[in-house]
Amino acid sequence: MSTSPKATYEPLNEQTAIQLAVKLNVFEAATGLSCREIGDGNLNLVFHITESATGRGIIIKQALPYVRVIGESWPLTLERARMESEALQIFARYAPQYVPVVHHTDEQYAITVMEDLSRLKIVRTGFAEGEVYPLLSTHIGEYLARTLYGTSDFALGADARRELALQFHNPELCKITENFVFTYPLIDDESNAVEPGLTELAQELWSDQKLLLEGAKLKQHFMTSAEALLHGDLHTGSIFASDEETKVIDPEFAFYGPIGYDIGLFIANTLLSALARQDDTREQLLHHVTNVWNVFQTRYTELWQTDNQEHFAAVPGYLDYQLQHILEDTVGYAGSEMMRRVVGLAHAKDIEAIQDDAKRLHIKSSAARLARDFIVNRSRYQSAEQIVQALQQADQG
Ligand code: SR1
Ligand code: MG
Repeated sequence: MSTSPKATYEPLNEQTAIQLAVKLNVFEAATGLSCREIGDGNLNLVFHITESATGRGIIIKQALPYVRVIGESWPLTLERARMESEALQIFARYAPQYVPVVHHTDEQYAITVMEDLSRLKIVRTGFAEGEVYPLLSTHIGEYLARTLYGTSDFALGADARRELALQFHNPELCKITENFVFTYPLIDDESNAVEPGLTELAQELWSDQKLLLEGAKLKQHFMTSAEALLHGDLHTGSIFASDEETKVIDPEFAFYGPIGYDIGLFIANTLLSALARQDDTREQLLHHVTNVWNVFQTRYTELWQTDNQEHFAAVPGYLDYQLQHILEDTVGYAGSEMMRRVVGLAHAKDIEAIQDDAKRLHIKSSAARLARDFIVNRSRYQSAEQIVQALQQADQG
């Protein structure tokens, strides 16, 4: 095994991952190391290596040359490992407390060696187990404002922004989003996973011309609007948290796109967890929806007013116009994401875990109807509080 530029790619296993860690001098001794493959996402391998004497650990994430959940019949670029490690390092410039430290990367091997986050839990899993993570939306709102504003034209100036956008030309991963988030959930595609009790609703959605038109506009905006360097897949499975700490991982879908996409994904997945939650802690999840937007808006405004290269930045109404347009995108993309989690390929685990059929179907159809409203009526939303009100109405209906 080698991590020199001439190395030939090979997928790691628990033994070779340890050998690699030793070779990279991550640990002082080669003895007492243990390794577990812990990846539970759709695409990659993730190895957690720990040293028994000290309890120290690291993560080695490796891209496979295909989609893990499908197999070798669906090849996928190894380039995504570079996207991920470079994005992590750029986001660390703007919001270091909210991203893991990258210790080492190797393009040939398609690996990123990073900080061990095993003291934290994936938020999607924690939400399903009843956690609320009181600081989550404050941290994510800060992370979003700092990374998205920091990589925008307004902060960088057009030349530097264009230069950075070239580095994050990420066509294969963008195509996955274009297909699996925007196109397939709105058509009768074979990749969709619609449970039998929802077939009628799905047919209704697929023939809803207003929905198709607005869904198409959101997709085109996603493909052409290079506003900032996005995480690109900021669902709650891409966030580790505890009651005190939050870390955003997995930016392999990073590219220059519309700011509202990242915010919308966080909101959509939090709303889905809130719908799945039946006890009185649901309110605390709904608070994350309003709070993430309000924190984002406050910090974005402050950054706009203190560090802006745009000649017209101080023109009255320009910032308000930007914020309203980001909110409209946020609502629309929250709708696209919720729709795909109900009728598309990749579902929300906490909703799928509900055993009571009637309850699960009620939640899914509320989510799909809410998603339709977000997509079609996104320009009517003036505040994040209205998003929460819409959920409460959809859940009662
Ligand atoms: C076929 S891959 C489907 C999803 O997995 C990734 O985590 C992204 O969310 C992608 O849309
Ligand atoms: Mg991922």
